[in-house]
This record gives sequence, C-alpha cells and structure tokens, in this order.
Amino acid sequence: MTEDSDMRLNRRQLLGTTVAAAAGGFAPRAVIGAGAGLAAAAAAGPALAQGAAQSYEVKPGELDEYYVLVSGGHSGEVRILGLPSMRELTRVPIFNRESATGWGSTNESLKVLTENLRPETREFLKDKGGIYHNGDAHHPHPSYTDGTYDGRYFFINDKANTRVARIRMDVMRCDKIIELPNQQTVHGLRCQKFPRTGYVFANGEDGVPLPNDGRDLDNPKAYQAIFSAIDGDTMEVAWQVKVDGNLDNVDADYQGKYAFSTCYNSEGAVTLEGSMEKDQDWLTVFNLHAIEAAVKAGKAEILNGVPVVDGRGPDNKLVRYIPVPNGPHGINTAPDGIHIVANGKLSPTVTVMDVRRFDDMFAGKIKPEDTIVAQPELGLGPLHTAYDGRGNAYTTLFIDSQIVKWNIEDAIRAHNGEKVDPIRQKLDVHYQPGHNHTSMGQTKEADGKWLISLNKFSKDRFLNVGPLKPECDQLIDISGDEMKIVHDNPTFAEPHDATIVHASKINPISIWDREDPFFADAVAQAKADNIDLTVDSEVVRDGNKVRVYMTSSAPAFGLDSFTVKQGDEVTVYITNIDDVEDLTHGFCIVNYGVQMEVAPQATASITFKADRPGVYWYYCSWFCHAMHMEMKGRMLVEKA
Ligand code: K7E
Ligand code: CUA
Repeated sequence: MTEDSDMRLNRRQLLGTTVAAAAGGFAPRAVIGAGAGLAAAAAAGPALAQGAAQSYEVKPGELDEYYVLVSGGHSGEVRILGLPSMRELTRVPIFNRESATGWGSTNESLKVLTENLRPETREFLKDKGGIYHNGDAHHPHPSYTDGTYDGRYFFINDKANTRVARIRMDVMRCDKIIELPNQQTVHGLRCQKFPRTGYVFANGEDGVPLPNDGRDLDNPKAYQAIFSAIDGDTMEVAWQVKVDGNLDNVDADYQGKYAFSTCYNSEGAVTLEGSMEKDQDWLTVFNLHAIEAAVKAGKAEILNGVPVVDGRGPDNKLVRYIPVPNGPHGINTAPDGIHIVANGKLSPTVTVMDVRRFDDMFAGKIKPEDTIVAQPELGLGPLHTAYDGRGNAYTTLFIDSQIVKWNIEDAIRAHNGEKVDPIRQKLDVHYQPGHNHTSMGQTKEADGKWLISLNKFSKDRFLNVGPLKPECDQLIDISGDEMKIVHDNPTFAEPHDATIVHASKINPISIWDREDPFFADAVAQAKADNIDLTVDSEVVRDGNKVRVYMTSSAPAFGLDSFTVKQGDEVTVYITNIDDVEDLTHGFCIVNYGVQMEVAPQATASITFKADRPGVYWYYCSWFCHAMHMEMKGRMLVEKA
C-alpha cells in the first residue's frame, strides 16, 4: 500500500463513494503485514522471490514466456499476444469476415461457418450471403486434461448469434462452429477441467419463449433460460438444462462433478427494472453426474434434437440455487480446487463457496447457503476474480476502477468472526476493468507471476484517435507482495476475456500437413478430376462450373493466365507447394472481390461467379519473394 493509495482512499471516503474501499484503505499496516505472512504460509503455488520485480522487457529477437488468447468482442475474432511483451502475434478470424486470410470467403472457411447452421438460420441467411457477418466473441478458453491446458483446442462463444466455435491450436484455425438451439445469446463459456474437456459449458444469457414463434413478448412465464453442455470432441450439444432465472458467467470445478453459473435475474423479468427488483440472485450449480443419469434414464425431452432436462424449482435433483447478493457477474474457480468466487457486480461483495460442500448440498444434508464460507466487501462493482496460486485473489472493481488483491483464508477467518482484513492492496487501473487474468491462473498450475487487467475505457491514456477510443489492457507484475503496473497497451473492440497459457503448453506447426482435414474437400475434388494438386495446374470444365487448379511456388503461380466464360461458376484452387516455414502466398483477383491466403503446403479455394467480362489481373497478396510483385497472371472472362 503506497502513500499515494492511502491518500486516494481518504479522498474516496471523503467523497463518500464507497465505505468498503475506505475500510480497505484504513487497514493498519501491521495487519497488512501479518496478512502477507499468512498468505506466504498458506502458499500452495511455486515459491517466488517476494518483492523481486521480474523483467517484463522482451528484447528484439527474444520470445515471450506466455501466450495470451484475447477475445475480440464484437469484432468477432481472437487475438493472440505474447506476454510479458504484450505484442500482438496473430489474429484468428472466427465469427467475422477477414480480408487477409479470406475467412468468410474461402470454401474451407465457409464450410466451417455454414455446415452446422440450423435449418431455419440457413433459410434466414439465404439472401444475406449465407453467413452471419458479425459475431461477439467473449470467452476464449483452452481444453484441459487433468486440470491444466493440453494444447488441443480453445473454444469461444458468440453472444451475437448464439454460436460456439472450436479452434485447433496446432494451426490456430477454427474448425467447427455450432449454433445452440433453444436459447438466444450464449454468454458464459468455460471448459471441463477434469478429467478432461470433455464438456464445454455455455450459458444462455437471455431467456426466450419456447417455442419462439412470435406469440410471447411480455409473457415472462413463457421465457426460459437454458444451460448447455457441448461435447468438445464432437461439437454436438450433449444436453441442456432449463433453469430458473437467467445465466451470466460459468465455471467448473477441478473434480469433474459440478459446473456453476451466476444468475442475475432471479426475478425472471424481461425488463431492466424488473431484473433489479430483488436484492438476491443465485449461483446456479449443475450436478453433472445427476444430469447425465437423468438423460440416460430418458427423463429428458428432446427439443430441436437436443435432450433437455428440467432443473427448475426447489425439488429438482439436478440443480441447486445458492443465494448470492444482487446481480453476480463473474464466477471463478480458485486453483486450490476448493474455493469458487461469485463476483457481486451490483453488490460490493464477492461470495466465496467451498465446492467440497456441494455433495452434502445435493444430498439435502445442508442448505445451499451453508456452502458459503466468506463474503468479503471489496469495493464497488466487482466483476471478475483471478488467482495467484499462493492463496490470494485479484478482483476487478469496475466502478472503483481498481484491482483489489485479497487473501482467501483471511476472508474466511473474517467471515468466522475473527478481526482480520483480507484486503492486501488496491491498485488503480485505467479505466473500468472487466475481466482480469493471471498467468496459468485458471489451472491447477497457477504460477502467480502476471496479471492482466482488461479495461473498458482508455480516455487520456493514449494519443487521441477521435471519438472512438481504444480499450486499454494493462500488465501487472504480481510476483512480489505488491502489484505493479508495468505496461499499457491499447486494444480495438473489445477484449472481454483472456487466457494466459504458458508457451510450453502450445505447439503449433509451421507447415501444413497435406493430409489435413481442413482442405480435404479440395483434395477430394481434385482427385475426382484426376488432378495432383502439388503438381498440376489445369482448368477443368464441368458444364458451367469451372475448376481452376494452380500451384504456387515463389515467385510464380502454376498458370500465368486462364480463360472462363461470362456466367461460369469458377472455383480457384491454389496449392502452395513451397515447403518453407513462413512462406505464405496469397491469391487476389482484381475487381472480383477475391482474396485468400495460402500458407506453406496448404490448399485454399474460393468460388465466384464470373459475371464481368474482360481481363482481370490476379496477383499474390502475401509478400513472399524478391519477385513477389511479379507473382501474377490474368483471368480472361469471355463475353457471353
Ligand atoms: Cu464482458 Cu465475461 Cu462477457 Cu465480464 S463478460 S466484463
Ligand atoms: Cu507469392 Cu507473394
């Protein structure tokens, strides 16, 4: 606690904005010191030299120690950063259209974007280009084996169009997108931690009338919120649960027995006033084995092809509702495998529960509220909590614009009547933090080195770029007793959530495998046309369908021209036969809206209608060679 922050808290108290924050600020230094000692004693994570600042500089040519998967919010993509440098390494297009890679234009990406659309959505999108052009990506979370990341996949939700995507981490490409039926919006998303993923849990945030056929706008009784468990291996919805209230964020335990979601509308209201009526909402706890058994026993109704069980009401055996104060937002499992924290949002408190008591709660031996072991008051607008593996928690305070560091054991002791202050430090961030994340903090290997705060506003923090300001991500060193901000970086709309993964957990490849399923359709079509993609460059006519096969090898395409007829449906297949790391080609046809990337040993294809007659240049769009500018050719579209 610095002089500075004491003064700030005094001012805060004078302004009367938050009693809780002031209480933290006035904690005597002696108590803070004693607390720090206890925290060290309770340390479960790796011992770090307390107080020794770690280097956050990554010199030119050096590699980062961690990957950060950052959601792109309503840009629909995911960005991958290196940490601690916070350099952006790449972007993974998912729910958006992306010009550089051709995501949303190539046949390979269109397959991912469309193959699992529900029939009614396919019909709806028929005259809109066949795909959604927007998405709202919130929660990127990697797959687990035995409580830590296994480097297979990460998953992310699309709040805007009720989809969940899977991204292969060997190539950092999305390979499956599904739509969730029976719900609207999918918000919270987390993966099963144990024994493996397994399930991807996804919350339906807004209830919709079931069936949603235009009858019920203002009939709250017809509205139904749904919790979904997706099988991460098949990307099929395994089952859904009807719940009371709606659902916000979700997390899972380290035992493989429970998932839990915050509910901020226990009133079941459909308007803002209605949803804030009561002071009490819930943490909704799902008993995975009980739900699986109910589905197996045929107790589910099948709605739109998915087994749906009923978790409503006090007598159901599948779901329990733990009362927590008004409007909880984030729910975060601690790496100790024991504690989970629901973040108050409209309440200045967070609620700590002990998952070991959930068995007894479901057995009816204790009441839901008996699972609560602490409820520290932290400040205004607690949204999300991260952990350092040494017994400390870090909660974002949206309204106070702070991160508060607090100790879980001390919070429990205070809850039991002891005179201890669990709060260790409050740190100003800039400004209004939403999610925060610690290095490996969502695994049992939490290492307590770094925290990032994803701040919703940047205001004066960067050069002014006009009315639309960037957001601001801040890197905080948490390896010592005190949190220290070491880096700011602006971000474009809008990182909601991030995951910090140690570099040793992810092993992407550099050159595609020719057998890769991502472009298997192109390989199959070529085979049917008697074409060897890595050798042949030829035009195959099939009625008014024309398939143009071309190799690309720096600095030339296999064809320096080809001819089609006006009105033909043309598919161009480019195979990059260069077997060299980082030697990516592109293919762009001028004035035809055609553009895609072809990485080493990949095949990419794109289909378009040749409805403009004339000569059109095509060129390689990814800089590949000293003669890259010369890598081009001409398409002649003969007038019909
Ligand atoms: Cu923005 Cu996780 Cu969607 Cu909180 S959520 S801030
Ligand atoms: Cu190939 Cu530039």
